[in-house]
Amino acid sequence: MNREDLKLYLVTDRGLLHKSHSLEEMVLEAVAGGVTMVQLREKNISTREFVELGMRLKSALAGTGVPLIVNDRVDVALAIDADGVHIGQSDMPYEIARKLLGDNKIIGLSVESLEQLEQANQLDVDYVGISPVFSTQTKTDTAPAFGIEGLRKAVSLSKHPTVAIGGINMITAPDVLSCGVDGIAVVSAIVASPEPRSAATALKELLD
Ligand code: TZP
Ligand code: MG
Repeated sequence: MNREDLKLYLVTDRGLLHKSHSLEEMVLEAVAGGVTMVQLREKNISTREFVELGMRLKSALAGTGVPLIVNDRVDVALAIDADGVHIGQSDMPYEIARKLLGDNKIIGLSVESLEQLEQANQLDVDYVGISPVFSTQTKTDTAPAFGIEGLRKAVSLSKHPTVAIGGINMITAPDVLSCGVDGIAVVSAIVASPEPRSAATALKELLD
């Protein structure tokens, strides 16, 4: 993984999709607009459906050069030969995920406090997701938000590439970027947009 792959990181949520798009259409539009990495995030789906959806998304992304990451589920990432997995603090322990996936897959880890960030410094993760920067309607069962100054501190302490997530949109992104993150991860700012391509383009312009 290149650090640049983290720049504009799209995390999916089918529940927020605008009615005019399927998941694959939304993702491809967002990639056309400049998304650099995609995470398939599903919370209420059978394993069978997760694998089938993952395979469809992987085919859709083939040839784009944009990595596909699976949220939470190492088994699904292996089943579809995804580019990697994103795990949280209560998912598969990092060391076991690494053994199962091998050295060539991307593993991202969410950190929800400075203490967890320092623990992540001891692991060989490919990136950390600093979560959440702001409280957000998209995920309400989060730890307390870092806020901009908390994010700045976390970025300065991290030995790994960093992605910020939670409440990031065209209004909040400039402050987030001023903290020196490698990338921003967004759900609603792109997924819920009637025009995911232009939503991605606008965020990409801020990043560049
Ligand atoms: N993890 C922490 S906050 C969040 C996730 C998946 C949701 C972010 O959604 P949005 O719509 O970009 O605020
Ligand atoms: Mg998780």
